[in-house]
Amino acid sequence: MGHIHKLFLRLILVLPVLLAFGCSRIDHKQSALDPKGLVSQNQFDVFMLSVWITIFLFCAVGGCLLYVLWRYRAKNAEEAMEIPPQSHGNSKIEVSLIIASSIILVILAIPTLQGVVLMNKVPDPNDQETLDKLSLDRSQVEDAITVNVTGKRFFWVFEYPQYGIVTANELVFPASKAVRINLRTEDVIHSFWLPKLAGKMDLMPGQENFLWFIADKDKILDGKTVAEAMPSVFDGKMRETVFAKQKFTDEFEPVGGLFYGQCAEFCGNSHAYMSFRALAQTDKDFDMWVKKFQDSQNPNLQPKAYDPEMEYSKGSEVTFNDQSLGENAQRVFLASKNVLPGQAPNLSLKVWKKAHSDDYEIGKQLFSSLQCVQCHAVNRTGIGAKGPNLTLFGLRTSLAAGWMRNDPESLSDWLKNSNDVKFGNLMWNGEGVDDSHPLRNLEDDDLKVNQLVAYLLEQI
Ligand code: HEC
Ligand SMILES: [Cu+2]
Repeated sequence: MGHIHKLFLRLILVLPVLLAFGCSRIDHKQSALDPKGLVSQNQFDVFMLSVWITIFLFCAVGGCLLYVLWRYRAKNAEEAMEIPPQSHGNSKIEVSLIIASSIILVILAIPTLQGVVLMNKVPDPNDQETLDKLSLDRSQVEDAITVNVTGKRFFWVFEYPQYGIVTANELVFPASKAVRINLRTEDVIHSFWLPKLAGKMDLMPGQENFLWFIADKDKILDGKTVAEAMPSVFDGKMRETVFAKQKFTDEFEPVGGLFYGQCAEFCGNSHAYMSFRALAQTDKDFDMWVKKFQDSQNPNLQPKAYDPEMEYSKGSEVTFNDQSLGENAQRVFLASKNVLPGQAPNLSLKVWKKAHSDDYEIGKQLFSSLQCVQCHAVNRTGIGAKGPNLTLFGLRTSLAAGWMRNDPESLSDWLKNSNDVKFGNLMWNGEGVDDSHPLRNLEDDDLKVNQLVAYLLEQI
């Protein structure tokens, strides 16, 4: 064999090894090969069944071919000139091959159809037989939570109809309960892909699609404590832990309860950056998160204007003028003791203190005066809004649809020029936004940007 031939042969042998190394590890953060829930495990099992069948067929057909090549090779030049007897059309062989292929198709079809049925609806809590088969408790499906997901270019709206709350880009859910996901889009086709938990489903204009998932708590914990693997979202522990353990470019989850999702159907310029996150919580922490959101989005619970006739108990919040922030400016005051009628908010009184930093209060004014409120709802339920709901934004781990880390640096970059950060996004390029819009004029205004950052990240 010539030199070149040998080299070629070696390359061919090395190629699969190189390719295998090129692939990421199986437990990469967006890997369908590392299921952490019942539905994704089922899809994985069907996939592996077809992989093994394919490997078997590959070996069987390849083996026959190699055997025949060797067994019937020409032993000398004379034999090589002869045409061997031709025997195609052997009906016994053909019929048995058809039967064998049909059997393989049936073997594949049964678990596939079972998987489709499973995916299609959360098991009925009264169907004990199915629950036993899936090793689920009645309560896990009975108390299933529902999330209405709306895909928008280029972010996600998560509405929880049972609780009357709305958030964006980070789906908080209880690890031990089934989660029903209703999928809609307000513009083009998107696709909801949450590989480790739920698989993938398209969002179609004018149609509602569905999928559900339930996480496997033991796999999330993986021998760690709840505090390590599923830190609570409502008090900022999740954000703290994720930031401590993760660079933004890390390819693996820093904590087991953090899952990565992605829009998987091309939807425009920023499609590649249309990610999201799903955060698993214990039942208790999930309830605390829901409560906090309900309170934040309840207009009756927002601080009201100070009333001189009223007595205020310690911890009450009121709004009142504060000239130090600007003419006619208001701030939120917090009663540090019980306050008698007539003791109007005044910092020198010592019964009132600032509820938030000055930067927060000024940032809040800017949020209105710079027209951010055109598109963003904060502390209010609003799914029709053009931009993501920013309620309790300071608890979020990620920014701009899971694409950046939600810390002061990235947030300032975003506010200065979001188009540089996420090209084509519909904040910078939204309807009615041109170079005269205030949001396009923050690039050199560090002061305002810092005040907006303070306002947004102090939403906790
Ligand atoms: C024309 C509508 C519009 C205006 C005005 C607007 N935004 Fe946005 N904003 C958006 C959209 C759309 C997104 C989602 C971008 C994306 O991720 O693709 C967004 C995203 C954001 C995010 C990230 C949200 C998240 O869930 O990660 C923040 C923070 C934000 N905007 C703050 C502001 C501030 C502060 C202002 C005012 C200076 C402002 N926006 C003005 C539409 C707008
Ligand atoms: Cu997309």
